[in-house]
Amino acid sequence: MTNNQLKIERIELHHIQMPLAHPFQTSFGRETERSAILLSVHSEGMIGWAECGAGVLPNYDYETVDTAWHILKDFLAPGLIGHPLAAPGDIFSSAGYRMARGHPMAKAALENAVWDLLARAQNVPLQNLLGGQKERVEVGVSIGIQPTLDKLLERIDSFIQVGYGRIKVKIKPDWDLTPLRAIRKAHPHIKLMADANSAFTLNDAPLFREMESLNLLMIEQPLGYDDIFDHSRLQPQLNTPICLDESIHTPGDARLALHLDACRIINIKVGRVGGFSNALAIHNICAEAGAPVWCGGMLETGIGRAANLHLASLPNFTLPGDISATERYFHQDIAEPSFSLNAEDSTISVPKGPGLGVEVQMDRVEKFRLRQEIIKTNDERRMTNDE
Ligand code: OSB
Ligand code: MG
Repeated sequence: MTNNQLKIERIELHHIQMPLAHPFQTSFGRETERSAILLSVHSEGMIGWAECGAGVLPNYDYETVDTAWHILKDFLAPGLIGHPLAAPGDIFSSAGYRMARGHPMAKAALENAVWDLLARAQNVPLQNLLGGQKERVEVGVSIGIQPTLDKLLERIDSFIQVGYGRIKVKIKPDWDLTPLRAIRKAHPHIKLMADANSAFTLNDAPLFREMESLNLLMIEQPLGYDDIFDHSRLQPQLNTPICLDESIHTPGDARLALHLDACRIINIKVGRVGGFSNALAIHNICAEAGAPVWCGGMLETGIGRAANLHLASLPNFTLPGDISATERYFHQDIAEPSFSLNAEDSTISVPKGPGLGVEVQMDRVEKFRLRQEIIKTNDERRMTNDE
């Protein structure tokens, strides 16, 4: 390294598709596979990795594998080739970032790969660069909508038996109070929460008031995916905290939501908020406001899961994250080592090696890969359009 500055020489995009060990159903759809972009940045023989959160359909937010592929391949990645990087924030002055609006998941993938690269270059775990200190992160499991109530209770039992101390279930209209009451009856003391993924409206306020007696840890994203105002009308009617997921993309969104009492907890997903820099800013805003955060998940492979563990090791991640053991998602993952649950305290250990602390297995990437792109040249003129 010259002057502690790195220049990215090459960026690789890998579109992979991996079968999920169990189908995952939410109020917005059913997934049997995790389709994702894995991204690597290359400099001086070192490699940094990240996973893009976007899936195939624009049903969680507007980004998809194809939109992220386009934004990364045509704008963000070519704009970073040769751009000097001493700290992760230097990425924001590269040509693609200066120009492109929106597309937080595409941006997060490139930024987070740079964080991994810089941590590896300094030979420290990523959590050191992020400011995280915990060695273990408290986790729970997110359970999709099941075909029957019996199946749901069975599945919950199986997770409690292996040591998960927090259960999140997906709800939607007509799959709401009945399953929650049944779970609470079977498990009077388990940490239990519900995630609606935007499936209700403010007219359903009486339904959420009925949930008050169930002692839920929180209700996640009950109303519109882009709403803050209606949530600010719902939260004051409830003692149960509302947690916002889909509605929060920026530090400004977090400030607004807390200011309006639209939520009392925020789920931080590093992709949804555009990368580690924004995730840290939102973490700090919430800490100052006295609002806890936790780390959400997008059924990530081992690359994204490792990133989530490093992030969740920061101090204001005081609630259990949606970061479960590898076997809950995949029969075979693409990075080693895989993650297992510490059953005695429902935690997962933060990897200790340099950077993300996991090694990507290229033979498995190739096995699951649908397409690949290699970017080596800077295309700044096209992006600034000022010939
Ligand atoms: O809303 O938290 C969500 C998965 C895909 C899209 C949205 C969500 C989820 C999850 C899964 O709940 C959490 C996990 O990765 O275990
Ligand atoms: Mg959610």
